[in-house]
Amino acid sequence: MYKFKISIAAFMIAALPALAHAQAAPPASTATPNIDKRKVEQQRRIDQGVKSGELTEREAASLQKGQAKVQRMEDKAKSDGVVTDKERKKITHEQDKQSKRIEREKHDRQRK
Ligand SMILES: [Ca+2]
Repeated sequence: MYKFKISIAAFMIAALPALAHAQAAPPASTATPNIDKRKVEQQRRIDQGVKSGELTEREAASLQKGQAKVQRMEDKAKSDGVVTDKERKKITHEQDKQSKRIEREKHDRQRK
């Protein structure tokens, strides 16, 4: 038992630098670089659509709600400290849906 305790202590000491490092950088388990990139890109498309007049205020507001939904899904997925593959797929699927909505609203010739 004594030996066992020693080895645990040794492990903890050995693991300390790794833990410190994990706290400094965002933990990979909740990193969602592709989702974040698409979020920025979709926001840019919505903003651009408002500027060009392709999107009405109402359409933009509705699309903005879609973006908020994606954000809520992402926050929820991250809340337990791990974004699983399943959660990633779900969020990505929602982003696919939102992307198509943006595309549709920008080309429905509704400008008022
Ligand atoms: Ca999760």
